Amino acid sequence: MFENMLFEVQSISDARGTIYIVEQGQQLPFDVKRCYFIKELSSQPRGFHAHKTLRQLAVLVQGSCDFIMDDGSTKNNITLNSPKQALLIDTFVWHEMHNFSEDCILMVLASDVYLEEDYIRNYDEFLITVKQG
Ligand code: T46
Repeated sequence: MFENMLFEVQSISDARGTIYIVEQGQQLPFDVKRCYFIKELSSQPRGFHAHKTLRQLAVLVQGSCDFIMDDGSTKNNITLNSPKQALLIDTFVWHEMHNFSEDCILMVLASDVYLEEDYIRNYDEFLITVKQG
């Protein structure tokens, strides 16, 4: 379930610095309709939900953080600590973000606009939904 979730972000360095590239059809397996980023993070964890239809790619711009990815039967702890790493957050995966470094900046590319009704924010409801298939 969790294999193929980590993508390598292409990077090109020269004397001016490094450019990081996420491109449709390469690292991105969906069309992007929204981009948001999360920064100025405290020690409080975030996430604690799953999406019904939304697919997302989380790109670590700076710093580090841990993701707990849970498909209802298996939990995986994934540390992002390089801008060369991007994590696919697929549908019906309960995800939590923990242990943000002070400088952490997380950019997320999303397959749709923001719809609160797409979120499952209750863990018991999530387990019932995935068990029903
Ligand atoms: C996700 C993880 C990785 C909006 O109004 N529009 C938006 O596009 C987003 C992303 C959020 N919001 C509102 C909804 C809440 O009132 O901003 C507030 C904070 O959102 P939330 O508590 O969902 O934040 P996180 O960090 O727990 O989750 C976010 C995304 O919402 C979610 O889709 O998968 O990052």
